[in-house]
Amino acid sequence: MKTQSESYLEALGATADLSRDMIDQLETKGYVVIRDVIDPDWLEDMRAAFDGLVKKEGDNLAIEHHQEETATRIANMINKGTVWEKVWAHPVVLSVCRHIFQGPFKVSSLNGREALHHGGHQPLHADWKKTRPDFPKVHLVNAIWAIDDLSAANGAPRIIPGTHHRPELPEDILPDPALPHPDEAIFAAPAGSVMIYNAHAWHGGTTNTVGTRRRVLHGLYCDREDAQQQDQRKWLKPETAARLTPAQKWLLDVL
Ligand SMILES: O=C(O)CCC(=O)C(=O)O
Repeated sequence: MKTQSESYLEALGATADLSRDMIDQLETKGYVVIRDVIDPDWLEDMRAAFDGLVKKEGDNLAIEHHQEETATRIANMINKGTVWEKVWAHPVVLSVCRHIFQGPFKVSSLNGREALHHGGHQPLHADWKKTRPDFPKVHLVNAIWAIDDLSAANGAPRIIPGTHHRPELPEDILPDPALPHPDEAIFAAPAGSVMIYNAHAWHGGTTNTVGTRRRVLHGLYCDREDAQQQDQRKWLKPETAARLTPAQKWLLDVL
């Protein structure tokens, strides 16, 4: 007998079998990079929608969550356009989430971020800030969507492979989490790629030294028992609710 979660995930198409190689990478490194998830037309739509929101929201950008001095952020994208629906409910991303969580999960938030010229550097951090008495249970998975080509020069995210296996937070271990780390891997990839990672792994944005466009989306998922980064019930607009399927509502936990 299928569980309710299994039925909804099936309705969302989250049924892709992961290759042996992907499973190995998720286990050893804590992340996978998948290329060509976004086709050129969809990329253009996303770029236009991203820039449209930046223009429209101005100083109010990301007030629902948090602002960052040297990076543009957009929050609550679930309620800011239909073009994002294929992002947070993407079958391949959900299939990878299903593998990493090994249990029921939901959308936590969908945000946008662009490191500005000479800005965007972040200390290494894990997205789950609390202690982990239940280690190695996974509380968070993140998917970073490259809307532009990402490179070490324009501030691509860095991640330290294997740190999802560490119960400690980087700030408790490293003398200075803002410094380069000898093991860091850069998510340098063409626009249209997605990096999906166990968000207990240590990671962070880097500096956009060249000033080329570097828009990304962060699709965050959490264990179904945990609080969402953005309370989707609180922020859900009637027009968003009106177009969602029951399975999408379940994924947002707004049923
Ligand atoms: O956009 C990036 O480079 C990663 C940002 C990140 O890890 C964060 O904002 O928590």
